[in-house]
Amino acid sequence: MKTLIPILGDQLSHQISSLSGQDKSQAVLLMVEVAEEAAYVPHHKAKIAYILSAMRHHAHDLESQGWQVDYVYLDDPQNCGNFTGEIVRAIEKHRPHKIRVTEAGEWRVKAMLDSWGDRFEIPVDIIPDTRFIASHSEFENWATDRKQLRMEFFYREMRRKTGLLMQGDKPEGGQWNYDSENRKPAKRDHQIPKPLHFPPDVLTLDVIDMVTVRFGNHIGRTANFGFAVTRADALRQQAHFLDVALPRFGDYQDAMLTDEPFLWHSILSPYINSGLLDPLELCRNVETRYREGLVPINAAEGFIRQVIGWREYVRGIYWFAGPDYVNRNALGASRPLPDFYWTGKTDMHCMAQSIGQTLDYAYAHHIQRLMITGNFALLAGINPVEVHQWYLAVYADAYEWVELPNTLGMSQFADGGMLASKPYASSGAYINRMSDYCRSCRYDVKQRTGPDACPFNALYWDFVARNAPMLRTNPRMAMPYKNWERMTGADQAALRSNAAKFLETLG
Ligand code: FAD
Ligand code: DLZ
Ligand code: SF4
Repeated sequence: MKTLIPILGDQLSHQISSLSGQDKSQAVLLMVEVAEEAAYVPHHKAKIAYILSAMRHHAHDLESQGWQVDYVYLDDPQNCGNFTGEIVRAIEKHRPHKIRVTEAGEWRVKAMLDSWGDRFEIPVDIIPDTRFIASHSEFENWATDRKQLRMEFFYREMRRKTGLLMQGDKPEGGQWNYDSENRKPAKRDHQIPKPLHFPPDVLTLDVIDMVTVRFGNHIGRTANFGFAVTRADALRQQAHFLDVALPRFGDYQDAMLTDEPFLWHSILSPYINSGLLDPLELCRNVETRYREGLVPINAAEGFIRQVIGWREYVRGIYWFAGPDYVNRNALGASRPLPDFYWTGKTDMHCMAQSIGQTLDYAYAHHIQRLMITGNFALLAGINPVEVHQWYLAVYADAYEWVELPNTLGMSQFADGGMLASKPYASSGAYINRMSDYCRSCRYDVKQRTGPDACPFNALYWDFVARNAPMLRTNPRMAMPYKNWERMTGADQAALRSNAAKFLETLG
């Protein structure tokens, strides 16, 4: 009984559920470099290079462990450029008795996999992806009939389920959440760690050359390519993070500094999401560091919360909300995405920095994504689908299940508060508090109106004013509305006219 086992580009784990219990002598693993996957949004060149190189390395690893792998290269003239077409070819070639595949990570690809059952004469088994802590039904059970979905309560369930940072049924240290200890601004005199740089090997260089030719019109640069493309190297970056950056991760989780793209972040998301690293194993390592007294609780809890809290929660929301989630636009935002998102060319230093490093590394950390590029799009009223497609294209870690709820829900409030209790909107004051960006900016963060005023200031008040019908009654927005209503009519008009003038410049 021969089984065809397709391994998708984000299933690069030896523990992937489709391989579990399979007889190597009876299985053909199919890995396909698919033009459609690279081009359905214009993915950053370094992201495509990362995924294809990691796939090629993983195929070699699987073969060295005795699996038979049918690997279809992007430039194979027979490659028909999409998953389903390649399954058709593989069925003709290998004559399997059945197909076994781990479920897809997004609605678009799920629809393809679901169609195989009707289309092919052999059985198609679609297996749950066991790399997550909560199954779809667990999330659904938790979410159904709740008045409000909030990450914090779901996170506590995940802490209980995994036992991470628990003492019996109580949270370690007496508190579930040390968020208030995750907000220190960073200073330049700190020793700032750098992630490991993995110089591309011959195989990766080949992929980069191919991507440069084939996807030359896509966003981003590959000159700084230094991603790990094997599990062994991803584990090296994991160990490096645990040793060097984790101890201060908690303190500086929200900090930003000019020309410091990485700070104390782990830079592990591309590896976790594509399967090279296991999220639970990583969290257990973080907990061990805490129990050995090597890292403080605000670092260990802060990190574990991101992985078993936010990451699991956004996945749950993605599947729970359904395929139409992408069309939500609660604030009716319709402005096109400004060109500078693709070039980084803007006088707003915070934006130029966050977008510039994105073009260079296919990476920005959470606060840059949320409070700089995301915040700007929210304040300026950019169409959420355009914002979503940008985030999906530009980050090496971006797959729709994780990117969409973060962008559309958390960052753009386009789901009307399904994911987050209030919009993450802020004026320049927040950016000035958490970064040194404003010091090198042509705009003055303290001014609210006039040609030199920081655009985030007038845009913030314009956002508050124009969204009053939707947000005025949100208890977490009470303070901004109180402040807005305390302003004189003339001040309000000046702010709104400044915002309008600035928005006109966006084209
Ligand atoms: P660290 O700061 O070191 O955090 C550790 C790990 O926690 C990350 O590797 C990641 O696995 C997890 N994590 C942290 N925050 C989140 C979150 N909000 N949702 C899910 N996982 C989280 N993350 C992605 O993995 N893919 C995306 O496409 C993505 N798009 C985003 C879009 C927007 C608008 C925003 C605001 C956030 C997005 N995030 C996304 C979440 C977060 O920004 C990245 O996970 C993080 O920046 C990755 O860098 P890191 O590995 O250095 O993270
Ligand atoms: C993102 C991506 C890209 C760029 N290329 C491929 C590819 O050539 N082959 C492949 O199997 N997967 C690729 N991926 C990842 C898929 O888009 C990902 O596996 C699906 O989004 C899962 O639902
Ligand atoms: Fe950004 Fe405004 Fe600060 Fe300039 S002044 S860096 S635009 S927040």
